[in-house]
Amino acid sequence: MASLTDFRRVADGVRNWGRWGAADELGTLNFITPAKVSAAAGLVRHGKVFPLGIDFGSNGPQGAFQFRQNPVHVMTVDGGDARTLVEYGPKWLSNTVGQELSSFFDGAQNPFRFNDDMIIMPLQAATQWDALSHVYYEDKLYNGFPADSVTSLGAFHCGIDKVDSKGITSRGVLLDLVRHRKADTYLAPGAPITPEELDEVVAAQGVTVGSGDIVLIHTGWQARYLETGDRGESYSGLDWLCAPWLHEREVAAVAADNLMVEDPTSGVDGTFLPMHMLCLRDMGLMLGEYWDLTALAADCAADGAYEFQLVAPPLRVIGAVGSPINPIAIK
Ligand code: UVW
Repeated sequence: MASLTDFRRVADGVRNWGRWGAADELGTLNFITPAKVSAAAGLVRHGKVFPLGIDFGSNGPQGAFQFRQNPVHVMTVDGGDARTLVEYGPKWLSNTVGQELSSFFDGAQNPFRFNDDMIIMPLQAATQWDALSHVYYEDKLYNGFPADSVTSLGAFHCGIDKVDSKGITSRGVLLDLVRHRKADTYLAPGAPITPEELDEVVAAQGVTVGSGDIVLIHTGWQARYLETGDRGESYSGLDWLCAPWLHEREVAAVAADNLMVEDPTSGVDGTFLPMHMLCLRDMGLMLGEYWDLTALAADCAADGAYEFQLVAPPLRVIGAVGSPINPIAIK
């Protein structure tokens, strides 16, 4: 088990603060150049589209933490409202807009009807990006921004709204740990994925990982969840020392099909989620969680092509420390 001294030494080695200027809030997304985006588009050869978002609903995997709930979907207008408006509309909706609206429902002559809905959810539920302001330590965010610049008003620095200029789109590379380990559905807990193992997978798949790539780690957790329904099921994820591996290759972002990308066992005595701290706060590298990689992994295994165009734009929620997404891989 490493110590906090070891952790600080690694952090010093991967820290990107100032690399793209003192005002930078994009972090490793800076590695995604126009040439990279253009080359990634060239990976689309068959028109095969893989949506990587899981279901956003009450059947989702949240619940292991009491402070995070699954998305709640609420209908706010439905057919019953149309009947109410036909019968009571002019009295019910007393303002001008309401009066006009109610005239749309004035009986059988007008066929127009509509439904509306809303969703209530933690931005960290379901498929998501962690913004760079999501995790910090020693009172500093990425690039040295003060941690107290995140308040109840939102993240003044490093919010998810700061990265929309990058798309986010690039070359995606899937590393299939389930296939590599010949695992039964998923990576059971107790065997964190090491940097050496990532090298083995890269070599076995005959793929490269380089500057500006977005790396997707297939651990099988999502498939396992759909089998068992166990929201708290533990797993193996990336060892914290995979952060330097990503740093050396100038990877732009990393995502996985599990809760935290990294292994739930810390690997550093005296702290929790050391890879989150290194990636988000020191490197400025965003993490994607709960991505559904099952169908994409099966296709990659079938055709041997582990690279594709990846399109994963966050919502521009101003000052948010994360965003729900429905990323798309295109081959
Ligand atoms: C935390 O880091 C607290 O959560 P997540 O795994 O969603 O990034």
